Amino acid sequence: MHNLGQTRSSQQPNHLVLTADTFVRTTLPGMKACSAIVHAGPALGARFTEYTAEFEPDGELGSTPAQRFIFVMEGGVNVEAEGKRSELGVRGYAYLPQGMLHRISASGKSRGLVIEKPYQALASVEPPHAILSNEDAIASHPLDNDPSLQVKCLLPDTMSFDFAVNTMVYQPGASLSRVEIHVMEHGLIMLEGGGIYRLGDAWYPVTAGDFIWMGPWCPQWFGALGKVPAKYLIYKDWNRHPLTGTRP
Ligand code: UGY
Ligand code: MN
Repeated sequence: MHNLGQTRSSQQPNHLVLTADTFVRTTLPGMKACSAIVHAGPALGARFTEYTAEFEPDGELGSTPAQRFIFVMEGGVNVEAEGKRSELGVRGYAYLPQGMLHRISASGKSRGLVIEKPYQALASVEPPHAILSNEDAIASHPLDNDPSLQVKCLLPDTMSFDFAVNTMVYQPGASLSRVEIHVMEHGLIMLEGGGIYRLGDAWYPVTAGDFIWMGPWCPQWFGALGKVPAKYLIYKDWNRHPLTGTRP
């Protein structure tokens, strides 16, 4: 049946819910056999950009003026940087510091989640190094001592890094222990399962494939529903003084 103009997607001043039925594809400069679904960027009020890159066989990304993080959601990608070539399978990820020449390509049909952010350098702190890894290699820890909510930090928690990317897995019925309100903004992609996300003063049913942007101080809470765990990948700005960094 025709959707008669209905969607779960919703754009609000301090948050955005994007569901797959509203995704629009575009090609970013330098992309070859690849398209982008841009989920968030400065035009929205975000200080980073996040997009899903859909690679056709032999597809590749263009360059970026910023730091780049990619998480493989389907298929596999090749990362060439610093004279080395690495293959990343599903759940593999790469962090490339700002200014590092690199090439990201895919030999077969693949999907990756890309996050790019201008780097905020700190005097007397070494800039970050490149990272190539897989989520499976990272140990998880419970959030707020709740074993039914497990977090994996994909990037080192050192002052060199000005953002964090974590995965969070909620057993059915698990939830955040409180409504969070914080200075950091988030970009979130639901990878598995679903539940209810509170954003501001609204509650949204969310499921795998949905994207959420939460602006600074956006009230947020999540509870997992259903019979399978809910899992998401979440970006946040991190480790910098609130007076630094520019609003878009
Ligand atoms: O790291 C976080 O701020 C995380 N707990 N937020 C969230 O899941 N909405
Ligand atoms: Mn949060």
